[in-house]
Amino acid sequence: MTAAKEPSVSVLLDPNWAAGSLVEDVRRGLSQHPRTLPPKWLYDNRGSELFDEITRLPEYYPFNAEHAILTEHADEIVTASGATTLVELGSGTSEKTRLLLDAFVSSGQLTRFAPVDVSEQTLRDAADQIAHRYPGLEVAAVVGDFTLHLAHLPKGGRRMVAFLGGTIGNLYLEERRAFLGALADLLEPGDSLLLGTDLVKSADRLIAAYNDGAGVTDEFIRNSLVVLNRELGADFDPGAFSYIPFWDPHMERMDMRLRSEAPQRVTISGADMVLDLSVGEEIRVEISTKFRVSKIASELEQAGFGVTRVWTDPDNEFALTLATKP
Ligand code: SAH
Ligand code: AVI
Repeated sequence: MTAAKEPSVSVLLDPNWAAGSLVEDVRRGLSQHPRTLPPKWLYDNRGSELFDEITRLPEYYPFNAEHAILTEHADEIVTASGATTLVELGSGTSEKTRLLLDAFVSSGQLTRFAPVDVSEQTLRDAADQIAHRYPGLEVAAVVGDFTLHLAHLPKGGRRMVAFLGGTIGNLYLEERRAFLGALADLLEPGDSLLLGTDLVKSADRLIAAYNDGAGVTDEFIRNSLVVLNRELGADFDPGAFSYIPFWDPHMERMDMRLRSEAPQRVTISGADMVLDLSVGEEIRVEISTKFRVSKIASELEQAGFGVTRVWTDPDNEFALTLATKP
């Protein structure tokens, strides 16, 4: 038996990253209307644990739908990609990715796996587990931000970049354009992107997925205020807000907000900000855009990718698109 190699971990986020970049995000986002926070700040250790719990909720169908596609089609995806390196952006626990890794290992073509995430402890734990499960595979984890650090991704060999879970839907249109364009620019001809996207469906099904009966999603979204209190010395009272998830049919996205239940003054000392929130005022913490297959293809093509193949689950809830750099 081959002995497992320890994973390497490169840390691209500087130790003050949270404080520095969070200050800018908070100043910009909380001065807008609606007031907005970028969703990457949801994933401190507690946030990553809560997301993991969300994936096991009966209402949260995207995880199971994408899992079903990978169970059925991982072999075809692996063959179509021809990849020798798998890069995974926003990898979290890489749980579903194991279906791809199993198929890659059976094909004998993969030599390297590079998971990338801002959530350092979750990434380190996942990299350790994967290195032990797949001895012989080089695991090169990167603690980094996929909106900032794409240029530092591992080079060489044929690469497939997996961006699963529908996380691209958490970016605004302009951010998606910038992200997909930057990714297409740095990939080599023949490299590919495997993109997971949640599809437009009935508002009832969507709202249930983001308003679960156990209140886990509420706690996940509310945890953003706990992060601001800890990282920036803010004095948000998370209990003074209610969680408001709604479907925006015009933008075709879920919109997850926290609504102030009383007039309140919040001081964010680390950002030199004082917020006077009136009753009913909302902070948008996350969006989750849902796609139609035609929209995915046009965004990918505009960025410079060619769509190779699209797979959906039997209920047409979720799509996985393999797009190639020509
Ligand atoms: N891919 C997994 C996890 C999705 S949750 C799945 O499909 O289940 C979203 C993940 O993206 C989290 O682990 C979060 O820490 C990470 N993430 C969010 N914004 C990020 C960013 N800007 N750069 C890198 N990782 C990010
Ligand atoms: C990570 N991302 C795709 C999840 C989503 O469905 O938009 C995050 C999430 N937010 C609330 N529930 C899950």
